[in-house]
Amino acid sequence: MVNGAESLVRTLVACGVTTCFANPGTSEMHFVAAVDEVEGMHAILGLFEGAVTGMADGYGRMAESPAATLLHLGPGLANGLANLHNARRAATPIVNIVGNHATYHEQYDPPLASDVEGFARPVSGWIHTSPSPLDVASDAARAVQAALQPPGQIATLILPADTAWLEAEYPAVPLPSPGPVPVADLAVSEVAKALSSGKNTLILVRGAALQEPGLRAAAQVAAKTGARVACDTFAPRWQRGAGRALIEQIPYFAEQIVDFMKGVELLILVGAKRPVSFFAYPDKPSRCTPEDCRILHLAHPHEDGVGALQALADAVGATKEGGAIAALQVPDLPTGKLDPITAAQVIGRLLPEQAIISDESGTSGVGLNEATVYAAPHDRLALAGGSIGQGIPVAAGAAVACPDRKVVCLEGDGSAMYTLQALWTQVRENLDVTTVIFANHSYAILNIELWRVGVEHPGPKALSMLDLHNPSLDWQALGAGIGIETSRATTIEEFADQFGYAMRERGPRLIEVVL
Ligand SMILES: Cc1ncc(C[n+]2csc(CCOP(=O)(O)OP(=O)(O)O)c2C)c(N)n1
Repeated sequence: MVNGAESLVRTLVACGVTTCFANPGTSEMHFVAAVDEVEGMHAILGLFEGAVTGMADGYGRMAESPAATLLHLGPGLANGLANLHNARRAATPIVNIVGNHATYHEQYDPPLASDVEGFARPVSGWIHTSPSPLDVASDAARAVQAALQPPGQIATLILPADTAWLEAEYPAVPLPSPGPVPVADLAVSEVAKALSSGKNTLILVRGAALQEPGLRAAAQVAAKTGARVACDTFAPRWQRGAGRALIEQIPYFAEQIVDFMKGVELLILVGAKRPVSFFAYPDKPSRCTPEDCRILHLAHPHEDGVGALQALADAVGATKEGGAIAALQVPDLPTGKLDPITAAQVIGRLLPEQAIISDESGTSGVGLNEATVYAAPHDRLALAGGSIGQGIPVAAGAAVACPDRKVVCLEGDGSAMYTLQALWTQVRENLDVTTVIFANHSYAILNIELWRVGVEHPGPKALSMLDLHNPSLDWQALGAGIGIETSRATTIEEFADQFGYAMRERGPRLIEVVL
């Protein structure tokens, strides 16, 4: 006979969920113990729940199948919410397991009692609390199926402690996993017809179609019809570099998006939504498409965008060889001062094939697009939900999902301070991640935003809230404290040496770029 905890872990492994990012407490002790009783579950400790949920996001984006989390009651879940928010925006599949008080204990209102479902609701596509150990296995199988619901979502399974320790039944068998739905023929023919009108057209792509096959089909359509192709500012996963179709990216600020969209008469959405400004600003628009722009969905996010683009390519009579594809051409080694532009050129030059970039570089990412567009083929993972503190854990999770690929994490120093606990996990698991910290000692983007929202003469107190001096962050000491190999680059040559070394060797490293 197994207990509920074992029936959970056996079921997860049977369903292909073999990685669990965890930060447990007393109510999860039986689940912790079960990991040794069952073959096949890789349990990975994160020292803060924001790191745990971010790692599950990075894993899911790259593996395209869910990891599990293990979180400690409502407060543990609440600590992990910001990165679950990012994961929800990225449509990442995650089986989010939250322990709770034993069913009979909650009534006494102990200190950790809280509204766990209430915390979980805004980020979860599916929530369930197992009422008894006999349900845990079948609930776990349902949670995996729910997480895989296209395009991917967070399935939160709340497990009262006694459902773990009481006797359970056998593990559940995996449920069929729902694939993306093919789009209707009519959607393809309507879009093909609209394209034939010769209108100024933009095809906006998101989701699985931002990988090579979808991008290639989009590029073929573009070559045949003259349409432009673009992705969002913060695409959850975007395959770029040599051999990949060249597409545009929607810029960040509202007025830039308006410019970008100027003259567009037909907007075709493939797994994407209509572009909006990230924030509202006085006297600037929220929606950034021209008033009279016609909008057509080729594929909704849960539909098969790749198949739809391939069908569209056929429907418009595109040739298989058509489309603008990037040819390998790495930047020259720059000269002059080490700054965000030259640092990006070094990265573009030395990036190995099939690297994964976790990008949370903020304003320091300004040169990244240009420096990597013809670099070695790579995947870029961006801040899908705008909630900073994603980059380091997402990099760690991606490295767990893809142990044979180099992961490069590009971090603003402000963003890095949110979830730097994930560096510790990188060391413990010996993950192949190189983290580059852009140490500008500032919330630089917020200095720009302060001016943009119309504050013309900010006072010293306001400016001090956006400044990271006093005290200055000492990345060498922080890295040493965490046990990660750390170096500091003040010149282009130093950065090229350190980054080049990190690209050739395996294992976790931190490089501080002094700006
Ligand atoms: C969870 C969360 N808290 C606060 C913010 C507001 N915010 C946006 S950018 C930013 C500072 C980023 O600083 P850094 O990573 O150093 O990049 P820089 O702006 O200097 O390029 C802050 C605090 C946010 N986006 N998400």
